[in-house]
Amino acid sequence: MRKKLVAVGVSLGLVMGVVGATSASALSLYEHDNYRGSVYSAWPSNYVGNAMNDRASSARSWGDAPTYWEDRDKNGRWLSVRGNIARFGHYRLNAWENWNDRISSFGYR
Ligand SMILES: [Ca+2]
Repeated sequence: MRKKLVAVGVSLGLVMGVVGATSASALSLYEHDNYRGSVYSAWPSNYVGNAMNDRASSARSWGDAPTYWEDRDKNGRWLSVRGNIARFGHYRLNAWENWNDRISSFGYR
């Protein structure tokens, strides 16, 4: 099966995300605040992988508003925000928990 692919370039030239032609959305998770540290890029992801699980502290996204989940396979509590997030720690779950170092999967709905 031939899949039509669209390459989405990032301003810094550090990451190339490849997404299906049916959507122009793409997302990169960063290990640290302000888009620093290790990067994970995909569209979408039922699991962000051992290297990024519970470690994402910022994100850049393009296109549709992504939803982030605290567990694999889009389970658990979720957060949906359009655009970039410089600091997940600014988004609170409740009085004592925030979204820093918590994300395990993401997608679109
Ligand atoms: Ca982190």
